[in-house]
Amino acid sequence: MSNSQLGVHTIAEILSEPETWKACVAELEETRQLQSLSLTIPKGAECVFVGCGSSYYIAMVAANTWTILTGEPARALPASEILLFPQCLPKPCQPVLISRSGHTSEVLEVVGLLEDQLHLRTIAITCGTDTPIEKLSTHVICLAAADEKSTVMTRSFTSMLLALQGLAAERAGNKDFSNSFHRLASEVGVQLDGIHAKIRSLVNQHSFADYVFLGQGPFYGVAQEATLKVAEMSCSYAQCFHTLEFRHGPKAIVGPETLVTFFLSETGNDSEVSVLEEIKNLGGTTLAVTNSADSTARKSSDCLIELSLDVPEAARAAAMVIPGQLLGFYTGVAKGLNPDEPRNLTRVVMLEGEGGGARRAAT
Ligand code: F1P
Repeated sequence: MSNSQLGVHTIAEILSEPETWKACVAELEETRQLQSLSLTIPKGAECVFVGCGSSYYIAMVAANTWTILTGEPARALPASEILLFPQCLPKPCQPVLISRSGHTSEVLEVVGLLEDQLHLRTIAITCGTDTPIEKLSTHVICLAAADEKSTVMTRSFTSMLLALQGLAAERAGNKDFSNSFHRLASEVGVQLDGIHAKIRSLVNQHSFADYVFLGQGPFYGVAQEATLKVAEMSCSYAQCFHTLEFRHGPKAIVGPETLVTFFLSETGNDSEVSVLEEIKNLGGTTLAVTNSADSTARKSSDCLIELSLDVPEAARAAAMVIPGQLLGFYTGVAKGLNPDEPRNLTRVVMLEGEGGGARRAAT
């Protein structure tokens, strides 16, 4: 298979993200589903966003956004934590289940536990149609336009994230945030070719031994997702930390063959850029993804993606994921791998047998 035939579904889905966002936002506005859903969430309940893999990282960004916009507590949990340690659930809580396929066994078991044993009304978001999660949850947001052929999640990740950020904005009565999604989609649509070319060139000019992704606030979940994309699509060793945490030991691995990617926030820019400068001075190769780069960030980045988006800070998260998706894609292709068929992975993790706890994955 020639390189041009590798990952045809995955790259098409990545490059379709701005248009997919427009379609999903338009449908959510037309149905007014987020407005009505936001009214079903009990006052004082802590939102618990739940998922597996990429969907757990959506949960991280969504929980952080929820608290930023509403001032109410929220947290992200992998489905397995609720299955194995159900006492970790806060009370009262509003569960929000995230699953692109709507078939993931751990998520379905959690819905059953919450609805049938704890008598909690759940909200689910999926890209599948006519799925088990739709039958089990009380409320369902279905973003069929964001579904994918590929195994790895890309446009489904960013589209479900925007929908959940939109739910938080409705809860907060923050119309400016919701309205910013239109500008986000059009501005990213204009910039996508440039981002695409920069990341492809970065990969083609280097051969990295390992990868580190750093982020704070809503961009920590973005860093986690970029880490997973590089691991899934290129079978490379990748780690993720809160940016300032990297100083506390993990920076020992830094060298020219390590690519350290910084997803820079606006709120913590100065502190995060000082880490970027430090890592550059240690000899690391650096990629910085930011909305607006100061002079220190410019001189400390081997590759700089500057988005200049006219949207609130947390709304930039979906756009900031894309360089990480492209990095994983082109690193995999450079290694002769096919991102459409990632090694060892299936599109959905379906577990054999019944009952809780960890069980063998179906082959
Ligand atoms: C989530 C997931 C993905 C992973 C792989 C297997 O499934 O774990 O995060 O990349 O595709 O499925 P879902 O519950 O969101 O369908």
